[in-house]
Amino acid sequence: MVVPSPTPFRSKKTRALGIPIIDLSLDRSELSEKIVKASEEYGFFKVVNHGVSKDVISSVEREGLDFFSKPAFEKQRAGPATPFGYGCKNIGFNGDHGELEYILLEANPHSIFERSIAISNNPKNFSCAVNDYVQEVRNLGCEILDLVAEGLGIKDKSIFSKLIRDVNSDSCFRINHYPSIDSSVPDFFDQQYSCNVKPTRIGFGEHSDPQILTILRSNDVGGLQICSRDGLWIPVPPDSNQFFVFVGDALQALTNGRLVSVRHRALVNSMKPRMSIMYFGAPPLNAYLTPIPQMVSSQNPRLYGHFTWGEYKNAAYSSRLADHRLNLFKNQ
Ligand code: GA4
Repeated sequence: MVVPSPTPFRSKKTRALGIPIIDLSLDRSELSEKIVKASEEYGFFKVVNHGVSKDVISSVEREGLDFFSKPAFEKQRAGPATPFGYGCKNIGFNGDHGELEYILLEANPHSIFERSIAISNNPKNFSCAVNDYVQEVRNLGCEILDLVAEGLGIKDKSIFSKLIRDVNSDSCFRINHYPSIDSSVPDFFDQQYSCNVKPTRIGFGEHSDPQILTILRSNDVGGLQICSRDGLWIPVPPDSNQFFVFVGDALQALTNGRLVSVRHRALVNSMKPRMSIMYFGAPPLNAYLTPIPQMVSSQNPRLYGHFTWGEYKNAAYSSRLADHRLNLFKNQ
């Protein structure tokens, strides 16, 4: 898919801006305040001093690279992604496409092992790498959610984290691979800058994540952009040593709209392939996304109806990628 603007940074509707950075080594009360502020203003932040081991990250990265370097017919043995498995260009079930290939898995050890048989010649290595990664990144997610609860002044600090720690949590794991633009794709002449440029391509189109939170790590290739509250695209400088956290729709619903899910997209880099690894923390299917009582008052009446994560997920899979799904659940 080609978008009209020649390059992301030249488009009128983008701007470079500081992304909130959360240093997990800071004092807890300062930290919880900063996390809440970033989640209210951007629904997005970068986490440094996260404590996830380098070995765990590099093992899963190696497994991803090994898989995507295989010939197409071998990768297809792990697919199609309906929704779990290997996907190439198709996103969801309603006609969305992107310039990427991916592996999407349920984030529990049993499913990871079952799927790894079709993904890797050494399923044990693959599943160990992914399980270790999921475990460490889930712990990071729980730590962040506990800080969110503290920052919101909620007594039960595990109110959100217990949803993704639950044995029946519906969390998932994804590796996206965005190949660089094929050199056979012709450059075009940019009038404004009088030079030849590669067309901008959408790797993964604009959307918000339906879950509670997403934790992303990528290689050092740019492409991720988040949408600011005033509708401008902010390019996120890549950082392979750190993690990026996205507030998802479920956390927006649980906090009665106080924290906002962030719309984001990924563009394809014209020179280098990008690989990103995501953990999507979700509640069990039967958990209600009812706003927590502390977020509801006469000044802040309930924004959304009574629905479960399972119902929301079904609505998400019946929608197009760019749809504003949470609006379907708004109170009149
Ligand atoms: C976005 C977040 C996760 O990647 C995902 C995606 C899912 C898919 O790729 O199959 C969805 C998309 C995501 C949102 C709306 C629906 C479902 C594609 C799509 C059109 C795995 C998820 O849970 O929701």
